[in-house]
This record gives sequence, C-alpha cells and structure tokens, in this order.
Amino acid sequence: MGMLRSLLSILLGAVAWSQSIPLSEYASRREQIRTNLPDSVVVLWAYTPGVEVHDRNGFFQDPNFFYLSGWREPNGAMLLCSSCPEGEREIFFLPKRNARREIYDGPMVAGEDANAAERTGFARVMPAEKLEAQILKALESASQVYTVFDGHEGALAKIAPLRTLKDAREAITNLRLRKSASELALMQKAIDASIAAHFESWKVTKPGLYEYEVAAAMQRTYFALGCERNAYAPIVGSGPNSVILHYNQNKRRMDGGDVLLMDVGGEYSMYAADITRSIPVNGKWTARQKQIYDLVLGAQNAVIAAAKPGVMLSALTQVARDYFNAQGKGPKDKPWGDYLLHGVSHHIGLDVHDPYDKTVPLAEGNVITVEPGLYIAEESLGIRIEDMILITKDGARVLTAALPRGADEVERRMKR
Ligand SMILES: [Mn+2]
Repeated sequence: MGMLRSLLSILLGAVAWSQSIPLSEYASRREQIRTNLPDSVVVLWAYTPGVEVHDRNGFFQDPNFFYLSGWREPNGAMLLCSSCPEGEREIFFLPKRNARREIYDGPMVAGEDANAAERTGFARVMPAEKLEAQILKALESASQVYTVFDGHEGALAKIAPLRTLKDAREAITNLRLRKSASELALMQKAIDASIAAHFESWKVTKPGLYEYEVAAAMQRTYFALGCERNAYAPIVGSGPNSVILHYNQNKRRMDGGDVLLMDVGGEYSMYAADITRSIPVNGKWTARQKQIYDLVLGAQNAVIAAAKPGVMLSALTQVARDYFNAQGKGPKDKPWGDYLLHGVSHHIGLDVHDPYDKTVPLAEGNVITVEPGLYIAEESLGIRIEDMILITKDGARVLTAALPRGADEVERRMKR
C-alpha cells in the first residue's frame, strides 16, 4: 500500500507538472495586447530579487509580466511593438550567463543561448544590454509608449524623454479578468488543494488547540498537494478574533463555544484560491451562532443567484446588504446590513485580489469571490462564508462547491 501510494503520488505529481499553460497561449495574449494598443511600444520588466521580491518567500514573478510570458526567472524584459516591422514586434531580453548566479540559483536561460527562442516562446531573444537601443529603434515606428508603472518608468522616461509614458496596466488587467480554459484548470488545482485544507481543519479543530495549529494543518495539506505559496497570510481567528477582518496572528488558544473563522487559500502554479469557512470549535453550533450562520449563508446564496454578465461587482455587495436588511434587526436595534463590514466580491486569478476597472461589469469567464459576513464584536461572533464562482454565459457556477456550506453539513462533517 505504501509503495502503491508513493507510486501514485509520483504519477500525480507528473500530471500536475505537465498541466501548465502552453507557450502559444502566452503568445496569443501578447498579440491581443498589441492589437489593443496600436501604434505603441510596450516595455515590461520582470521582477528583480532584492528589489520587488525579498528573500523571505523565495522569488516569484510580477503577475503582469508572467501573464504575458509565462516566464518565472528574474531580471528579464519584453518589448511589444504593434507598428514595428515584422520580426521586431516582440522581443524578449535576458541577462547574460552569470556563472556566479548559477552557483546559487541553478542553470539559467541566457540571452545568448542558441535555444533561448524555443525556451521563451519569443521568436526573438536578445541580451539585456540591447534593450535600450531596441527601444530607441521601436520609437521610430510608434508614437505611444507604455509600461506598467512599477518603478521602472524612470528608466524608460530617460530613454524616451520626449514621449508621454502611458500605463499598460489597464490593458493587461482587462485581459487577465477573462480566464481561459487552461487558467481555469490551474485555478481548480488551487481550489481543490485549499478545499482539502479546509476539510483537514474540520478534522483537527477542538477546544484547547491553538489557532496556529489549525493554520499549520491547513498549510501542510495544500503544500503537500503541490501549492507553492500561500495565496495570502492565513486568517485563523477564533472567538474575539473572528470579528477582526484580516487577523493573522493566529496565536489564541481556542475554547469550546467559540466560532472559528478560517480564511485560508493556497497558490498553485501562480493561481490563487480564496476560501473562508466558519465552524464551531467544539463541533456543535449554539442557537445564536447557527442563526447568524444561516443569515450569512442566505446572503451568499442571494449574491450567487444575482451574479451574471452585465452586473457590477459593487451591485453584489448591495444584494447582500439588502438581503440582510430584509431579515430584520440585529443587536442595538440596527439593521443586519450594518453588521456587514466589507464588500462581498473581488476578482481573483494570478493575484488573490486581481486588479480590475470598477466601471467594467462582470463578463463570462470572470472568476470572483462571494464572501458576505456578519461581525458582532460585543458577542465575539464573526461569521464569513467565502466561495469562488465562475461567471458563465447567463449566471454563475460555484468552483468551490465540493466544500459544504450548510450549517448542519458542517456539523455532520466535524463529527468523529
Ligand atoms: Mn476574499
């Protein structure tokens, strides 16, 4: 059994690694950007270790740069030029081979490598020191200059002092919002691993345990299933901590009678999952906890039912608030809607909060969270339920449906 299991995990591991996005899809995203930004030079830089990314969590790539290249290594750059002559419309720039760096980081792909084009999916790859000359050349063919304003724009302004730099962020993030089939497959990996982590938390949680012990069990679960990072700092808050929206100290010893709110998700192959469940620490809801839980679940169902193409994200928060307000009054004779302290939805993808234009309505292929909550500080009672949904042609599909949401089902699954 042990051998069969390790053989299975090797096979599953191989499947997981082979399931990445083909380089041709990155190329078609770049083509889309060039189409959407005509008469333009777009210059983007990869993250640099020690500048944008520090040592604590290992190197990760700038999400916009990654979205257009799939490139995970540091220190590259790319130039896209819609109006340049054939052969100069897309160029990738890589640093020269650096033997010293390879001692630390392992083999790198260098600008001078014969197979650099094949490895990067760019027809033209040049050494990084050619970037400036190539930008100057491209400026002869294009009147607009774009970059993502992330700290490199100063260098670009020096190279093109007579041009007004424009921000390419909006054009890229608009594309990022519409998930492709291969992106959805990777997101489902992040989701499935994070769901396994939540199930694990239901198994281990009991009075006397510390919040960080639950956080550790959850992280161990999704890391063992191939997640490379936390999608965000795990929020594991019991009792009084359940009402602190971004609590992540996770230091409290839990008591019977507490609720435990867990907003925890892993990142798989650069894609984030973001899932929240609230459970009773001793496996049995009090009447009050169940009342609040059912209110939140009702609001979540109302939002999921309302989510479809054409609807604005901000309208979804109003759906939740209206639902709560229709359920009467909470403590201090205030409408229940007053106990919803945050918006209920955000886009998610390469970032846990994918950037988006607030004036653009939902469209087919968007992935958003639905996360209403009620927080009653004086009762140390916070309940949030968060799921991820895919906007379809005429509605929405819950991507996290494998993790039960009903109060009774949570109790049943916690019974051991
Ligand atoms: Mn969220």
